Amino acid sequence: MPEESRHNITLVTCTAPVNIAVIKYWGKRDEDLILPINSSLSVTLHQDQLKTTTTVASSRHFKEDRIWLNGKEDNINQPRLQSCLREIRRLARKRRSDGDVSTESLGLSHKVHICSVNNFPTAAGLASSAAGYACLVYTLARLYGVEGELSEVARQGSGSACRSMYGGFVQWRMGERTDGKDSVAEQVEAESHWPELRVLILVVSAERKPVGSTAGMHTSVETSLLLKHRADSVVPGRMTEMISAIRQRDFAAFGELTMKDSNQFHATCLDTYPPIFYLNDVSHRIIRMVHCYNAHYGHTRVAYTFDAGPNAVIYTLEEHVDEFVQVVKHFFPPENNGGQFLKGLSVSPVSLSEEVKTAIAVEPTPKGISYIINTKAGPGPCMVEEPSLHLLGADGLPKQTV
Ligand code: 2P0
Repeated sequence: MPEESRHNITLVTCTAPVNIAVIKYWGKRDEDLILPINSSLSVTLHQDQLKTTTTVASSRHFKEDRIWLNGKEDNINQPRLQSCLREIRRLARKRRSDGDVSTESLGLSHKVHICSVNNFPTAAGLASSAAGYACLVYTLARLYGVEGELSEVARQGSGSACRSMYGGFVQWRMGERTDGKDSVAEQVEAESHWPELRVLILVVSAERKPVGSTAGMHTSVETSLLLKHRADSVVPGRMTEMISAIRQRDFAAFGELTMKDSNQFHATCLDTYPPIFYLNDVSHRIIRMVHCYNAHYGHTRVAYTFDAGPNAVIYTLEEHVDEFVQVVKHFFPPENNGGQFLKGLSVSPVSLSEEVKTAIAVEPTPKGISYIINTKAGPGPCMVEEPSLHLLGADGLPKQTV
């Protein structure tokens, strides 16, 4: 339990990861509790490259709950934020009434100040709500000394957030109950299980902001018969196959299923009425490039997946990263030969053979990709012990604003 300092303020700071689904979540059966129509499975990305950091402060002197996101004050009254705050406070109250005295010093009636930042640009179009809500729920739980199943609370912030409560390979079981108690995330394997797996995020330059996931999946549930077929008849079998591919570290099976599931998700978007288009020309060229590359080698070396936007996420093995990055650079020549084109884990320059170049029947697209982040699977949320890293000062206000 954190101690209240001499300033009558208690501060807790934690970090949480982003996750990228290989079996996609798309569609809710209950929009208030955020209960999905199918199970899903994701890889938690390493926080060295992508993370949210959140500080929560509690003090008897605070007049109201407040929140700052990436340096700007935001609306604390958003219903999903309120659900998370209410649920964690309810669990804390329950612990106390069950006789846990360790949390007694912290006033549950005290207001909180929340400050949250991402170490990646929002403009990158990477879903930040998963890491954001996972971090909020984890930090509040540490503040109030709440333990146990927290993915059910994170899910009520944003569906995909429940999967960011664990590291490695994580499934979100859709559950059957109407109260959502069995709609929880569960680790399938830890991040250490498949150390060779790598994740390349190809940030595609986009001119328009796409339809948000929440609104998009609502329209899909209302109008797409393909989505119903997918949820009822396709995903259950794919979950079993995907878990087995991961357990066996079978990249060919993992990669093929990942691509098929991404394609089916985007097919359900096209089957939505009016249709939703998340992929753009660059995304389509990346898809073609990957298939040509795999066909050249006669097996699945790299696999793509796309979420609710044009960015590609590529899964591959460490031994193929250097060459594939060179392929990307060749077909999507970066601006001014790419000073900052590569971020994250290091990549060694290699030269491409003429056979590889000619095998890939894709028109080069200069500046189609803004940059690449090279990362891997990583751990779940963590507490930050170093007090100088709190985002809020002893006065309970952000140390930095933008
Ligand atoms: C996923 N996506 O499984 C899928 C694939 C986008 C495409 O989860 O309404 O932001 O907050 O539950 O979690 C994005 O949906 O939606 C998402 P809400 P969320 O990662």
